[in-house]
Amino acid sequence: MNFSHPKFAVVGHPNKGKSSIVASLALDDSVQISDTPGTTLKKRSFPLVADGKILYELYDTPGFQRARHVLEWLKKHDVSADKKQEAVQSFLYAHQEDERFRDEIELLEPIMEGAGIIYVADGSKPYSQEYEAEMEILRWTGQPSMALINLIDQADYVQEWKRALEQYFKMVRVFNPMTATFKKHLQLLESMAQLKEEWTAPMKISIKYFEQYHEQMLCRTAETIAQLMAESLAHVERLTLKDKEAAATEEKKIEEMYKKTLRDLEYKSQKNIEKIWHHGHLQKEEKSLAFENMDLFSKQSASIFGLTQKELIVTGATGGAITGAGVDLLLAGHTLLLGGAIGAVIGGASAYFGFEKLAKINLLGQKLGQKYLQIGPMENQNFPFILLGRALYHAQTVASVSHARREKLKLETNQAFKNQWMDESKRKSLYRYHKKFQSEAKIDAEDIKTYEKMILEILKKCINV
Ligand SMILES: Nc1nc2c(ncn2[C@@H]2O[C@H](COP(=O)(O)OP(=O)(O)OP(=O)(O)O)[C@@H](O)[C@H]2O)c(=O)[nH]1
Ligand SMILES: [Mg+2]
Repeated sequence: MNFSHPKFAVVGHPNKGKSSIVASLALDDSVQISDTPGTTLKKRSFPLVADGKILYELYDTPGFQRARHVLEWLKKHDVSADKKQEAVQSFLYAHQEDERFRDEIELLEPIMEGAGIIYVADGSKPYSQEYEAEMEILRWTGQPSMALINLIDQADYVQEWKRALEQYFKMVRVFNPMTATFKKHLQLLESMAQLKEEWTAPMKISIKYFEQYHEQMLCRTAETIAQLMAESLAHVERLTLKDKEAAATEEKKIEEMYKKTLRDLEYKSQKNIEKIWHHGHLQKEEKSLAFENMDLFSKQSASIFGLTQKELIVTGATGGAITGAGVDLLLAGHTLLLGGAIGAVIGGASAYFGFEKLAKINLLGQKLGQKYLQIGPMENQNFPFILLGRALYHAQTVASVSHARREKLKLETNQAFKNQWMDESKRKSLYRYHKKFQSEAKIDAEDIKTYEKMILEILKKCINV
């Protein structure tokens, strides 16, 4: 359906988070944001484009600099209410070349061309009368308007701001661009739809598209993670040998190559997910958002995202190394009572749980001239859970990070995350698919689809929507 998308100008005092609100609502991390007042010098439009459609467009604008002077000029015209809009227009014509009012002209132009007004105030600073000239000018434009209270710091003057803003604006909402969830974003769009009757229908269409787009982002994330899992678990690495026998250095080399390929696949997948969620600046950073100091094959990573021995046994991921009484005893925590024989099995199993062994290295091509070493597919049963846990954690973070954040982001990982989404039955079903991906046979596309659906379900749970 073709429709003319709604436009809004985000305006206010300098340094109150106007650009941050634009970045968060347009999902655009290229908006210039800084703590220096006067960062935004020119108006600039940021459309939210989803699937090639513009859902709405936001104008970032410089803050008011000489609001009192502008208001004085307007008041000199002393016109009736129906002429106030014309007076603002006259102000713009009369001051096109006037450097003193450059910022006011930049911010008033999109409004006079029909954009709705979003006035931004910082609710962590006390209200004062100095803002009244700004709000009065906006009233003169006659355009539909709402106010957003953003809390930049800890202090809370929301109530006094509300009382003042309600004198000037039909709608006043609290909105924090740094922490707003998808739900909050949608609620704000719903309010924006109520600003003017003619805008309600097109805004509702935008909201519907936006919801669909969000669902699509989740699906594409699930697809990316499922592909990473299938590809990594099935991966086979080869190294052609110089001599008949493989030297120890060559065995080490192929193992390193194999690990590097898996690390690269994870990195590529993370970058794709960052792109899905419109996080281009994370793309540009050389290192990935996540796990800078926690290698995929590290003990730390295994202890945060991997399964415990007990969980592996209950899931069935021990490859049959421990059965019957051994399992019962281990689960009951009676390890001290174990006799020698069972103790040996458990001992063997622990080595298997350990993270040293990932996959077998085979010497191949004996009969043909060329000899090579081959490693893979992945045999370790814990690795898939580690890889998946990291992918989900990264996706959860990327999906919830505000587009207004400009500092370098770090991931704070914790065990609690794993427990949020994984219970015994989920572990078991995931395990079944991991086994399939780990077998050398060609992976069935249907299996990947089913696995993808499971991932989507988990994502919806762990991404705060
Ligand atoms: N903690 C916190 N900081 C915020 C929030 N909103 C804005 N900031 C910070 O406040 C500063 C100003 O934000 P901007 O979005 O650049 O403000 P602006 O109103 O566009 O500023 P000018 O373009 O200079 O008029 C930046 O350092 C932001 O990171 C918020 O909700 N929480
Ligand atoms: Mg700005």
